[in-house]
Amino acid sequence: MIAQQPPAGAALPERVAVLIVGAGFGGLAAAIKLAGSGEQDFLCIDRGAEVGGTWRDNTYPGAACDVPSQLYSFSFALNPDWSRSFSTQPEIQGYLRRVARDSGVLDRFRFGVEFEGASWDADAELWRVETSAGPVTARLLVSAAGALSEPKLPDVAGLAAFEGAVFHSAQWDHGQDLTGKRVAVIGTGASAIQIVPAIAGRVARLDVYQRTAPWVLPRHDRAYRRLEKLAMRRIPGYQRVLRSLVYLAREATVPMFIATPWIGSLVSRSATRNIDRAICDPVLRAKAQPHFALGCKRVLVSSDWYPALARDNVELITEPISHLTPDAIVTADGTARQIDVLIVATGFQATEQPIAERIKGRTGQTLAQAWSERGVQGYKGATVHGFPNLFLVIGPNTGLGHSSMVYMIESQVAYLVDAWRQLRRFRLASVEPTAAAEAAWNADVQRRMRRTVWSTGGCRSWYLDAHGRNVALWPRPTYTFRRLTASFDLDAYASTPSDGAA
Ligand code: N01
Repeated sequence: MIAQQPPAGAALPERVAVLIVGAGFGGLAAAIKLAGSGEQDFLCIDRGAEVGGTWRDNTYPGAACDVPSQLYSFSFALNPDWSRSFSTQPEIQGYLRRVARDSGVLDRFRFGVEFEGASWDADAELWRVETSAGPVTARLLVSAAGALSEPKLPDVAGLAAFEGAVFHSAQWDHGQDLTGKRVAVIGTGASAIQIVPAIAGRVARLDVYQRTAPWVLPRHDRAYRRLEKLAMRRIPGYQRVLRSLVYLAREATVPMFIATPWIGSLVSRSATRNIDRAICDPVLRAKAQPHFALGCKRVLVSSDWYPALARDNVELITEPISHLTPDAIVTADGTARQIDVLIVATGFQATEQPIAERIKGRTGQTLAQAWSERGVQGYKGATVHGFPNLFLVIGPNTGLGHSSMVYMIESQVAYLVDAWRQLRRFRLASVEPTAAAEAAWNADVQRRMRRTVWSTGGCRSWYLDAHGRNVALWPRPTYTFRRLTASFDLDAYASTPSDGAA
């Protein structure tokens, strides 16, 4: 019988073969593919109340995917029911719920369980994991906690003293009715450019605090026609062909990011026209104009961002924030703007992930300590020297600016499932990438990074760590990553045999 629900109130088992942390796209894919490979002894824990990860948590008005719907699903669970070319958050969350329910793995999910820490027990050759629901041991630990799951608050003086409502974009307070209120949004990134147009029409006034003007291209979103949906459902292969075409179109943009900046300058001309079409006021136009190479930060897509900025009740403020008072934001020029609600859309702790502080490897060093010594890095974005049997989903340098993370997640999951297969086949207790393999992989990644627009484009983005190294993105086509992670390369690893193994 297919398990459609996690067992209510079930205790955690004392030991499992594989423990997965996080039940978003990554954790769900890992669970489904492990089950498909014949491994049933796994557990997935998540601090949230259901599957979905970032798509469960980001419920702000206007939340939608800026990657086309056709690419934003698992290859093994296409969705013929997308209603639009760019899906909204509720639709994506509904899709993930459906996939989880239909896959029959939910009986091995435990929600409302916080991962508190894990240490590698070198004698027993397993992970000792502490959770809010008690301890559990696991031979393999899969961290699928997501790079964009820990909100980052701005370092603004007086934030704690502000007496109005204040919340982060990823923790939207739906109890706050914004109608007729004076609202401020700090940030003009991917989240803010969706929030601002969605709320501008109902608030009394909206102050948008911009530190860096982003590049924003038109979105070209549309509802699918009935016939298209019918074709996706009924014509064999139709949706796969559509998906492949979207994939190839996205992959064709890779040279713009990694090697051929003049393509970016052509695209930026069309992006500037996007500003000019929507905004007549030359002062506002100038404020909205980015001053770095297109692609250096995530290229945003929206057809209603600039029209929203041009509204009478919206002000784009580029003067730096000085501090907050109990009822206002004060900018460096001394202007105080009274507000009732402050929305903080300042992104996530992407390069200093808190989970890294909670994982202790072979030497007793935490992942955060190891990364602060040698930089955030891993082998193939999946494994880390000093951390046996730890697999990361969306690890270092696996992010994308141009296409679907679901593709990268599936590549990483295939790699870890094959690793687990080989561990059992060769009766290995543990595998750990050699220092040499990890160093060579990263030297190659960072060498390729030098010519990319992310390094040369004249911007500061969350892709870069404190030393200015891009530790977030993959600097090659995604099919290359797929090829390089297609099977687990045991020869890049130090391994230990299981007791009784030959
Ligand atoms: O965060 P961001 P986000 N004072 O880091 C500004 C994914 N995503 O939540 O550019 C003033 O992009 C900061 O300014 P600056 C996607 O991968 C996907 O919007 O650093 N401003 C910037 O404007 C994305 O990249 C979708 O100068 C401050 C903004 O806050 C990632 O999530 C949708 C500040 C932060 O932008 C993060 O997006 C939404 C300060 N102290 C998000 N600190 C999809 O559609 C920061 N800022 C798939």
